[in-house]
Amino acid sequence: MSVGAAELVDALRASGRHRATGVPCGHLAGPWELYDRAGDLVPAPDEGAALAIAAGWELGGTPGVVLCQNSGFGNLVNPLTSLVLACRIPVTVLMTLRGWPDPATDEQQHEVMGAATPALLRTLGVPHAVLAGGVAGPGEGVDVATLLAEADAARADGLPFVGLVPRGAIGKVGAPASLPGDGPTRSSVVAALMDRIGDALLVTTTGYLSRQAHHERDRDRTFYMQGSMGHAAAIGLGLAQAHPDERVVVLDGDGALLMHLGTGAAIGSLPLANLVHVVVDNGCYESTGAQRSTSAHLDWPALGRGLGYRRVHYADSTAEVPDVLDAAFAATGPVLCVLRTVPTPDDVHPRASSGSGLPQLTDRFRVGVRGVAQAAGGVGS
Ligand SMILES: Cc1ncc(C[n+]2csc(CCOP(=O)(O)OP(=O)(O)O)c2C)c(N)n1
Repeated sequence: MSVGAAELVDALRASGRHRATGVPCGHLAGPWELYDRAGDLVPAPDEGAALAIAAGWELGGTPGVVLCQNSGFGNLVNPLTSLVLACRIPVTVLMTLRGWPDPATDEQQHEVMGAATPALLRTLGVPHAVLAGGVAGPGEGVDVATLLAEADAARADGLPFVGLVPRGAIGKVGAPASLPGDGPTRSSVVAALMDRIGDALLVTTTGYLSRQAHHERDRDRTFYMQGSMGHAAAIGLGLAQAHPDERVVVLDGDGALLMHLGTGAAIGSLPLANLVHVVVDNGCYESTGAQRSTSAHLDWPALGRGLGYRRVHYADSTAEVPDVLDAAFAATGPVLCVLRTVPTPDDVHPRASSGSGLPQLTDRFRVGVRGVAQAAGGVGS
């Protein structure tokens, strides 16, 4: 039996946890939405920042809860060990379990972390419990009251607590209200990008953008980065250095870019003439349920210039997209090209890996990279 999102949030509030922060996961969409509707949610750029925000609340005497997915566990290990455990700041985390209990029933990128999550928590000495319901299976896990009692017991000892949330353990609420309706869409801007891609090397970010690029045109010179959220631009940086004579394009999301924004400063510090960094800013984390990101107030041209990109191109209307992409492809990089779109969360396509293993897709990309380098007489073997 799953717990209702409202019942869970009521219990969290009754235990004094009146604020939430984190990075969204579709399996936590209900409580995320309810805290946000009440004005009590801070979308964090990454899970480590979320833990630190909650540590700040805790230090200020107003505890909250971190909502996240175990794919972000790695992001929060540093502040978990060197801040929260070291200083004994008892932060509460609700972390969804992707790739668990049977990795074969989830996406390939979750396999390693799915099996490792409970073991890592044990190794770190972090009290944790699995919430009953969903794929935990009958008789597995504890109910919300027990979970929060364990969290409070950990708090009394100055320890953090992680409630592990299996798929389906928490009920959903309605989708975020009033998605804007007019303007460029993911499908229209990715189609326009793929029309211009030629034989460039392309790295696509986690989530729906990778799926869309695969749907528009599957190619062996596209690296579909399905996990590793926020690192597409870093892979692009590396590829652009490895192949300075080839154009390298990164297709990024606003949430992913903001997760590791510092990579933009690294790109801006380098003479990467061949790098075009395209960001599709839909104002939300569309792939996990279109929860708002924090991009709405950003001045992208100023941000791009400030990071050091040689050129910044920006479009927020359908009419501008072709010219802006043409200009980005004609310029000497590193170029930042931001396309503001309206969310279309119902337009979903299969993952690149739906018919193939991630290692096989990666090998295919390696061969694709070598192919053009060899034809041009470059280093290919
Ligand atoms: C470290 C980490 N945290 C959370 C997730 C879950 N997740 C997968 S896709 C996604 C949203 C990505 O948002 P954005 O980059 O804006 O692209 P969009 O989904 O809007 O196309 C999230 C939060 C993840 N895969 N990895």
